[in-house]
Amino acid sequence: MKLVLAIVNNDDSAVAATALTQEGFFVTKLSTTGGFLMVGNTTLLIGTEDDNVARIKELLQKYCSTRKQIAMSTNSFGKGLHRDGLGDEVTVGGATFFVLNVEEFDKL
Ligand code: 2BA
Repeated sequence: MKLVLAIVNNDDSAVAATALTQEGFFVTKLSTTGGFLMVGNTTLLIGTEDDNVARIKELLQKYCSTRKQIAMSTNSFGKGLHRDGLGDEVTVGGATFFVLNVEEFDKL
């Protein structure tokens, strides 16, 4: 059993979660914030059998697109959120995809 942890753009999260659910996957959506841009993103948690991981990756590749975003020079932890100038353009995934081994899974 695996736990897939996918960090996706907020704008892609609903369509990605819907596609996963329609194929029978169980999905939990967390509201998260990227440490670099300091803007909201979405983390999807998907517990699944090992054989399904490739299909989940395919669906996320299909429904989550890359975007260019401006990284404000003062957007960082400890510096606050003062947007006093344009920074560099960065390419934000798609989806950032982690696969973790699950030691135990149960529904009580
Ligand atoms: P953020 O941390 O807000 O990062 C947004 C984008 O800024 C990243 O896109 C990348 O292009 C750039 N970036 C991030 N950290 C950087 C750094 N230290 N130096 C230069 N550029 C940097 P993605 O790589 O597609 O990441 C999208 C979001 O996925 C991230 O939002 C973060 O929330 C998460 N993420 C990505 N890699 C991660 C990792 N290794 N561990 C935990 N979370 C990660």
